[in-house]
Amino acid sequence: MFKKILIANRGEIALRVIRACKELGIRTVAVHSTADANSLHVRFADQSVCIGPAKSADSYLNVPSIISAAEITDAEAIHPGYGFLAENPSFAEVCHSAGIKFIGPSADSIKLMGDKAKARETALKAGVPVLPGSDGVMREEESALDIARELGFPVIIKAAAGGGGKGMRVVMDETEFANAFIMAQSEALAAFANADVYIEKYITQPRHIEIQIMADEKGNIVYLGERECSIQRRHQKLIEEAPSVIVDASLRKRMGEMAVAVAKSVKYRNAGTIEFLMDEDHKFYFMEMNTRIQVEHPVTEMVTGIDLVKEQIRVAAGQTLSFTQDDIVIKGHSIECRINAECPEKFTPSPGTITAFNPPGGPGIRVETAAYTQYVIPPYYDSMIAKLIVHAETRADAIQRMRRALDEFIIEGVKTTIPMHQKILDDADFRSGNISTKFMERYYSQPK
Ligand code: MV4
Repeated sequence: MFKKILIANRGEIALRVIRACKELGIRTVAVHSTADANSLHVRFADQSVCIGPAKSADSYLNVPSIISAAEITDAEAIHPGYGFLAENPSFAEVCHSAGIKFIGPSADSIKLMGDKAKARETALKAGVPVLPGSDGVMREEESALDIARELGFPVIIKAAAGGGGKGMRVVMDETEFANAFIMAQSEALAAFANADVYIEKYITQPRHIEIQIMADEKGNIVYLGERECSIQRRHQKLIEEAPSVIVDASLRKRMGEMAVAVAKSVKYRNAGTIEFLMDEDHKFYFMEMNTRIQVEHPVTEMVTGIDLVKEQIRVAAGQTLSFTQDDIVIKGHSIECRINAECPEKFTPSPGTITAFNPPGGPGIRVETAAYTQYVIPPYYDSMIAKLIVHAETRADAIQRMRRALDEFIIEGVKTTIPMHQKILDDADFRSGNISTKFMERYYSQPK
C-alpha cells in the first residue's frame, strides 16, 4: 500500500480523498493555490504545498508545479479527484513517467474515452447499444445530410472532442441542417481545437442514467448499479439518486453487464462511469464514459455500503477488488442535492463570506463540504459549496428526509440553491419519478 498520496484537487473532493487516506493509514499531501491557503483540505492534510496563484490554469492545472510538489514530499501516488486534471491523458502520462502512480485509469483509456466518436465505436464493437448514427466523424456536409436523412429527423450533431454538452446542435429538420453542421464544426474547432463532429438520432426526452463500475489491475470488473441524473440544468447536474425508479433488477443487470463489457474491451482499470440515455420505452443507449470518480459517487456508496474512494486507492496499489459482483446488493434509496452558492432563480454565482454555516444531521444524513462559518468562497472556482446526501429505506422516505435536512441547513451570507431544491422536492412529477433531462426546462417555464 502507498505510504503517502498527494491530492491534486481542492474543496469537498480533496477532503473526501484525505478522509479515505486517513482510514487506510496513508499520509496525505494537499496542494493549494494562494486563494485556498485557509482551506480545510490544507488543514486536514499532513503536509501542504502552495502550487501557484488563484487562477486554476496557474495552480490546480499547473502540471510541473504539482509533479514537483509530489517529488519534494515523496508522495508515491496522486489522486486527481474530479475536474481539473482528472481526465487529462497527458497528466496521467507525466505522472507515469515521473514514477508516480496516477490513481485512475491509463492515459490511453482517458484519451480513448475523451474522443466521443471513438468511445461510441468502442461501445458498438463491444456489443453495447448505441444510438443510430454516423460511422465515425463526418467531414462533408453533403454526405452528412445523407446520413441525417437516413436516420430521420430530429438528429443531433456532436463534437468528437466534446462531452458535457459543449459543441452540440439539435437539428429538427432538413432545412436547418447545412447551417447547423457548419456551426457545429466551427464551434468544435473554437472550443476544442478539433472540428470533428458526428451525428446521432436525437432522443427528445431522455433520461440520463449512468452505471458505476470499478476495476482492479488484474482484469476483475464489477458494476455497482445505476444513478439517475436527469435533474440537471445546462449540463450541470442538480440532483442525483440511486436507484432509478425505472430500473428494476433485470434492467440493472443488463445495463451493468453492458457497462462492464465496454470497460473490459479497453482493459479499463479503477473507477469509471458509463452514461446511458434512456428513451420513453426504457431502451438504453451508450452515451459517454467518464474516466474519473464523479461528484455524485456518494449515492452509490450509500446504497451499496462500498467506499469507492478507498477502493480506488486499493486497486491503484495493485490489490484485488475487495468484493465480487455477487457481494453487491442495492439497499434502500439515496438522493444527493448539490448546493451551489448561486442565486436560486437566475443561477448567477454568489461568492463571498459565509457568515453562518450549520449543516443538518441525524439519521441517514451525509454532508460533503469544505465550507465553514467565516469561510470565504473564492470567485475563481466552481460554485458548489456542499453536497447533501440522504439515505433511507424507500424513495418516499428519502424525499421526506431530504426535505427535513434542507430545512435544517443554515447557510447565511451568500445566496444558495437550497430554495430551488425545496421546490423540486415538492414537485408532483419529481415525487412520482416522472422525470427526464427536460425537467428543469418545463419546471422553470411554469408560473410560480
Ligand atoms: C443526446 C441527447 C439526445 N439524443 N444524444 C448532452 C450531453 C452530452 N453528453 C450528450 N447529451 C445529449 N445527447 C442523443 N442522441 C440529449 C443530450 C442531452 C442531455 C443528456 C443527458 C443529460 C442532460 C442532457 C441535456 C440536454 C441534452
